[in-house]
Amino acid sequence: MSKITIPSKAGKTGIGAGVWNLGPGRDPFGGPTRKEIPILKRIPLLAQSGITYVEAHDVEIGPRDVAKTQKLLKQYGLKMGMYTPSFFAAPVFKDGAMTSNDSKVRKLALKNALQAVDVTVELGAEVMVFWNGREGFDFMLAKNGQDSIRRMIEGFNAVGAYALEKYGKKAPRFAMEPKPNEPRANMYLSNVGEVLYLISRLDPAVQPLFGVNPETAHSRMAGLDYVWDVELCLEAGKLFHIHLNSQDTTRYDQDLPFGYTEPLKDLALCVVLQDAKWEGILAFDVKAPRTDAQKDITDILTTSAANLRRLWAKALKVDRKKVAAFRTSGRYTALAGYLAECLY
Ligand code: GLT
Ligand code: MN
Repeated sequence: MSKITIPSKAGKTGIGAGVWNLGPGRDPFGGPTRKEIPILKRIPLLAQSGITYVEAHDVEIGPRDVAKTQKLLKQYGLKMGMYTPSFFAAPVFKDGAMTSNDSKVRKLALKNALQAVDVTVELGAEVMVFWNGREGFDFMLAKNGQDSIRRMIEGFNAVGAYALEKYGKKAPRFAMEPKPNEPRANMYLSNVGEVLYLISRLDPAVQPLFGVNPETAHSRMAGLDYVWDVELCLEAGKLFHIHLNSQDTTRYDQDLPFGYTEPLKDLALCVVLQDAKWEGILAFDVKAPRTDAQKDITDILTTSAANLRRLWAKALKVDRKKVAAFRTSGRYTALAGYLAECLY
């Protein structure tokens, strides 16, 4: 399949997806339902699904895999869209990385982060993500919250300083990805506002390097509106990356196909991104469900991409003058009707 592109999009028009999107179907209640596809073998599968930008964790593609990965990317006409250190999988990070109470763990987190900066640059990704994974707490007073935020400030300052010193203008940009809960009962950097606050506390010299990677389902899990979350990032000039998927209300993290549960909201999101002329990568963070068979493992990507293309095209046709008129006259119910008309 050739690359799927998003018509009339400013900047990058190809789509991104993570190698972890094509997992073997494990969940907290049961093991794999499909055979595990080795990470590097997932790269051709992403290409076959029309993806342009690959995303991966350091535990999936490590420093030793760089040469092999570069070769595969070239062979399949792909680019690295995003790279991210896993601060959540290894037992050592069971209680967080930058916010662990153990200074040895915090040091290891920083070491891994700096190594990930190098790999990000080597693989040619422009963005490195920090997902808040296990940064948080399950028990009262298990951590000192004020220390935790100071530790994150210290840690991210050090990452930014390293990148600036080593790479100058070629330094990657860092996007923090908020999530309110799961795997922790309470996660630090639980929402976009908290991430923007943390960035405001960083050393002014590194602040321009830091932004947000909002994920539609994570906002939804927090009971928040993801269109507003994205608008907030845009207004702050901090929408560095985006993870698209969908989610049934506020329950466990589902990573459902983009465009599935709330298509009208997704249409509005496309309108917002179009009007902002946002240039970044539209990336999926979806999960092939454990009920899907091995041969259908990429359905999650092709379905998300088809939905995105459809919604994007419909959003291009939304008459901005009509929207403005509905706003001026305060006819919000009629506006809702108009959007539905555009969608259905
Ligand atoms: C994990 C998480 C995602 C993050 C990934 C990057 S890992 O799958 O659920 O939201 O984007 O660390
Ligand atoms: Mn994500």
